[in-house]
Amino acid sequence: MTIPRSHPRYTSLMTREKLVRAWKAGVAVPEGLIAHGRGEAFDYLFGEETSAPALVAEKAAAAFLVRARRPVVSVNGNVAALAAREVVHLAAAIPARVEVNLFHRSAGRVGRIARMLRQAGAREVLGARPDARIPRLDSERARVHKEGIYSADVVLVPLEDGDRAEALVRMHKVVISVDLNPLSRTTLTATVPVVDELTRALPNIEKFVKELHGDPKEADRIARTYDKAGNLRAVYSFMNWRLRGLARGARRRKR
Ligand code: PTJ
Repeated sequence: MTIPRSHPRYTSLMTREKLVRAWKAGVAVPEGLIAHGRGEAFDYLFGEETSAPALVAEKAAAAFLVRARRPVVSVNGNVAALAAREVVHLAAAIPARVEVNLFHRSAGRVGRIARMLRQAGAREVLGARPDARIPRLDSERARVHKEGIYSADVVLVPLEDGDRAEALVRMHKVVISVDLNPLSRTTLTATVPVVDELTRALPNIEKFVKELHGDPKEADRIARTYDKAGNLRAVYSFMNWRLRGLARGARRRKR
């Protein structure tokens, strides 16, 4: 289907098309299309822009990533479909390992996603031969690489499910999530929840990583003073402020 450039929701429709194509190619799963719809609905509430509190969390995420000894970026079907290049650029900037980790795991999907990441420039992609398990996690997401997610100290988990985020936190890892749902279990359990859209969040984190590489003291200060509860409060206040603004506008329109 051709989407006219003049359509007011051109970008959003193109993103949807990208995901549908990824589903047809066996990269994304149908459940991923549902997850995308949920994310998009939340993004409307944020005005489809990075909020100030999200930017604070993105800088904190970058601080933890540059200080990490064994950072890993976890990639699933939606993330590969929407942001393969952004993942590769961010991982190179940190530098971090990249590991494919799927909820709806099949060897074919892991292979296709790894190929996509390599086509986007990744030199090494883990995920095809998991040799360890995340303890107390029953889903396929428990299957990880010993030299990747299993032994990582900081894991970036975009579009994660809450169970694995919880399990990774139990393993005492710093878990950085990217999830537009400010109420999800992932957001509530991650060490650094980034409540922003994936393709905006990853380049922002990359920019901060590059800045903080030159200023390790500032990276230490940010990681030390980051306040998750305060940041989430700011996210909720931002949403409240947006909705109140919309309600005032609606009242004026009605008069
Ligand atoms: O590829 P697989 O098999 O690993 O499966 C991937 C999905 C996404 C289906 C799986 O991880 C899943 O079921 O995730 P959930 O539990 O639906 O959570 C995904 C979260 O990501 C939801 O809270 C959405 O609001 C959020 N989300 C969706 N699209 C975006 C997003 N957040 C940021 N940016 C997006 N583009």
